[in-house]
Amino acid sequence: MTLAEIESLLDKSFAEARAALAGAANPAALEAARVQFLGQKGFLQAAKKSVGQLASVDDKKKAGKLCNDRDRELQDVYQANLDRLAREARVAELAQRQDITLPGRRSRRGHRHPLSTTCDDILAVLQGLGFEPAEGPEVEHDFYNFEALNIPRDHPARDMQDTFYVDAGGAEVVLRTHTSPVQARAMLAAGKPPLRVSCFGRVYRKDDDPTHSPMFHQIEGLYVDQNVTFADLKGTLQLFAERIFAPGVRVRLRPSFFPFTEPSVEVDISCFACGGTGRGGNVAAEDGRCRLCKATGFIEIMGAGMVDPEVFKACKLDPDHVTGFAFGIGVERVAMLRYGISDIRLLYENDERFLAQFP
Ligand code: FA5
Repeated sequence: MTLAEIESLLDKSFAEARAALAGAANPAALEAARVQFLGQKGFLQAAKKSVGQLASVDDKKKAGKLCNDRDRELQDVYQANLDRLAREARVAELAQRQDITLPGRRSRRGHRHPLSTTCDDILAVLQGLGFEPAEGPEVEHDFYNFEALNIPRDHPARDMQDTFYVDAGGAEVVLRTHTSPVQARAMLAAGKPPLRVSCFGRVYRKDDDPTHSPMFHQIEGLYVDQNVTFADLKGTLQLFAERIFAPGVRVRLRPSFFPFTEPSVEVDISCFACGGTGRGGNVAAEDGRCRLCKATGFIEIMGAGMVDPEVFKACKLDPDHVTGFAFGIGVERVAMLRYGISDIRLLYENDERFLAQFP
């Protein structure tokens, strides 16, 4: 071969060899490329052998240097790819292995929402007292929400509960403002006493401030039988308060007005933060006044009363033969009292930082 032929051979095969050595995607392909281009039968060896046959010393020097340069370049390309493939194999191998010395990852456990816990507790206490769960619709007829409960149309008593009216094509329908309509439904369904039901559910009012929400939850209790007395109501409320709030808590009944009960009362319990003294306790202000009961010693928790005879009549029961009591409690209010929550909206925002405080 002449010098020109050696140069041509090197040029022709060099690009192909470099592409094969650099592009081999696995060790077997790289080894095959190495044997093909850098091995004994490769174009480099053939070129090197031809160098000795050149006549001119100068040509020998030139051709020898060219062969060596090409050889070194291709060796570098081969080595770089060999290193890369080894690195990738190691990474893949490590990914397969599990390092059992690494600290474990804790799985996050959920828990009941404080509102659900409060509700479950209240319903469990009522169940223990013999109140069976009853249900009614949230979108309610005006009749059950108001009229059957002695709240006639255009009567000022309707103003007590700011109502969402539903446009139901002429039918008189509201979002129920309280769980008391379930009383009326339960009495009409039962037909005759005894009857002891609890009702839990969402209710709606046009309210919106830190302690009042447009949607909130109530639980209602109703007991109807012969000779049910106000003393029965008081005993039930006392037991209820002790089981939900704290043993020894005192119940105070204040005269009030609900159209569907007569007499009606607001139910207060002695403040469990300050022991009913109005001072000290774990939420006392700097001047010693209890913040929970605003230094009054009592906290309002619900409305209650003896079922009004007019309600019995609307529900087809004879007020001369049956008596009964009813009470209705705001679940949010109880949860806020129990857990010291100052803004009702926190209960609906699903902020994990808030909810994590009630494991
Ligand atoms: C009633 O709803 C009566 N139905 C309760 C009742 C039942 C009385 C049976 C007698 C016999 P009142 O409007 O006071 O009463 O509401 C009861 C409770 O619901 C309140 O004590 C309060 O804790 C809660 N509540 C009222 N409005 C809201 C509101 N917008 N957001 C959160 N809680 C509320």
